[in-house]
Amino acid sequence: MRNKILEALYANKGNYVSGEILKEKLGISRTAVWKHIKILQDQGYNIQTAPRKGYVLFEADDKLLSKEIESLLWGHTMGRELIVFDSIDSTNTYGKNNADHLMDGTIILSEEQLAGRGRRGKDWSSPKGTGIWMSMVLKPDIPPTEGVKTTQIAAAAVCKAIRDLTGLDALIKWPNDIVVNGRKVCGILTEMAGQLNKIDYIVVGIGINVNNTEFPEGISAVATSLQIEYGKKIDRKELIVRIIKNFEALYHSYIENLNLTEVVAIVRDYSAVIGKEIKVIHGTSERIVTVHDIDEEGFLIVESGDGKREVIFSGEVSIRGKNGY
Ligand code: BTX
Repeated sequence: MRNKILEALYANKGNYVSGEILKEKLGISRTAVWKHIKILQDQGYNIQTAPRKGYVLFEADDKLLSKEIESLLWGHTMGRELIVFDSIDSTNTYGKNNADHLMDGTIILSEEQLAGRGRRGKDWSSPKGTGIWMSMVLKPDIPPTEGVKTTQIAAAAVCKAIRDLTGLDALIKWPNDIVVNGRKVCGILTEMAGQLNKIDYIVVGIGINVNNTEFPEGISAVATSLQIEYGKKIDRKELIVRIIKNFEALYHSYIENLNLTEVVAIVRDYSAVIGKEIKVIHGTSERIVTVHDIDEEGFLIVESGDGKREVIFSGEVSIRGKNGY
């Protein structure tokens, strides 16, 4: 019940909601509403009351409080188990190490990561209180070969959430980055374990630079944050909830019929690579190709100088550009 009250107050953040409306909406007495509000206030929620106006919720600060996020995700399967750390080595490492006993759809968040990871052992800078450092634990009953496609689902979910919330022209740099104005705001790391014909778990890690105002020297030329591009601080909780809701919708329609059509439409519409020359790096070999399209499976169709087309399934793709990124 308290989650429902919080949900109603969040939906009207900063504006009063009358006791009468809450009573009607929730089917409980005004006294019961008042008692729940008291408990929420004791739990630290900044809820003010005014005679004849009702109740209003003000944001305390930008801290990621699990109760707030839970209330915003009420009724959703993704995030029904939510774990929020103040500090951790890596949310993906935690997800992998505890996958056995974590429920399908568990979301792990941390205010900071001390050993955030990118692909192939690279570091992911995750300073405290600035970004979204999040992992989703999934246990779908789909063939292991299909598991890699969750990266595209996550990319579509994040890109759309950023665009809807900020209006920024966020683009997907296949396979696992989101860029704004040519710089990286988000990276996705998908890790999977299973047997020949069964996935044990997939951990999809999403790192987003949200309110960072500076970056370590090594990445400052390639990285940016939403705050830098948007010019204003962004509510991380709101972005998290949008991403999870987008992901849930796309992911469920995918695992039910293995159809990626909606995801591919988003990934194509907002592609940073279609029509561009890119450098494909496989181990130590590098070559320049032009991206022709993204196919129905979410893979890249590229064309080499002699007009020959081929499909790229994964691997490191680097766009040639002014910043080398
Ligand atoms: P990636 O291998 O594509 O990118 C890693 C590279 O990106 C680094 O080598 C560095 O050059 C650059 N980089 C590092 N930190 C940042 C940053 N904050 N912003 C922009 N560029 C950066 C991308 O791997 C996948 C990243 C996933 C991160 C999430 S966070 C939650 C989860 N936990 C975890 O340890 N990783 C994932």
